[in-house]
Amino acid sequence: MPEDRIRTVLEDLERVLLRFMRHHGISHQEYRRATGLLLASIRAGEGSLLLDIFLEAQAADTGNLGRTGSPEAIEGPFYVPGAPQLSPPHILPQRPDEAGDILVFRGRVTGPEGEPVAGVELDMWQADAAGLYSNVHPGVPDWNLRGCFRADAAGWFEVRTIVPPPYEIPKGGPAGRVLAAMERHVFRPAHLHLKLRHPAYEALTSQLYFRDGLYLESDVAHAVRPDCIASLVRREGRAQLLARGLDRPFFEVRHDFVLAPRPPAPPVAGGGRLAAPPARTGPEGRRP
Ligand code: MBD
Ligand code: FE
Repeated sequence: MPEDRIRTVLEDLERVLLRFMRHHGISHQEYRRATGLLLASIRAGEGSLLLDIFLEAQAADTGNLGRTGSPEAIEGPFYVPGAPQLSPPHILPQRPDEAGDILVFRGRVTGPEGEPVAGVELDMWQADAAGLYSNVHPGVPDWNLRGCFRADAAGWFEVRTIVPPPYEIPKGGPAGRVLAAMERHVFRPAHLHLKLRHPAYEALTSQLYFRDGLYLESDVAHAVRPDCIASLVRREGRAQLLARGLDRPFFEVRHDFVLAPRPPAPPVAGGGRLAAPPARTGPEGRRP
């Protein structure tokens, strides 16, 4: 972010907040209470949760203006880099007795002309049947229901996991108390998170929701967009179970992604060495 933009937005943020405080006649006591709540949410590990449910969808929408390919979704507070690398057949790490219905998620990743994005990496994370995320909430094995896997040469991917439930924001924590004060419910619709990466394409942070699911219309994070909803189909035919080596009915969801090509790298000056960055000058025209 260029420094003059940082300064411009910080000054405007200050202006907007001061105007808001005057408008509502925020008292000294109210100010201490509000800032205390923000600090308490950070101490409780809910800082990102609190900010993301109120603000992240707007940032994602703005980022999607003029974007080609699949829209970005909010990342949310629970992404952790470094999930285990899976090899085929892809099954997200899970407990031997992982609760929840089996879900087979498959689809294809292409570029804007329909060309396959061969070997694109998918980095996926989700809640377990109790609505808990591993590496975040206590009592879940590390990396449970988190994993990285690759599509094949034609851009096709398939992964086995469980159908997540709606996500409930903890009622007792600072974020839950803010929502209670606003008389809002504390749910996000059931969803899968994923990031797609390929050297020749722009990375994509996405989310997948299930058609007819609860809270699609009233997501506490206001983040559901129609392009990110897919239908769960129940499969129970013997042939379907046999083909996947499963002994109980499962759900299948199909969703495709379109990635935007990365703009070509700017030409490198100086015979392959990096060009020197433009001199940064301070207010008096000297280097700071
Ligand atoms: C989640 O699981 C989530 O995805 C978001 C955006 C906010 C809270 C919990
Ligand atoms: Fe989530």
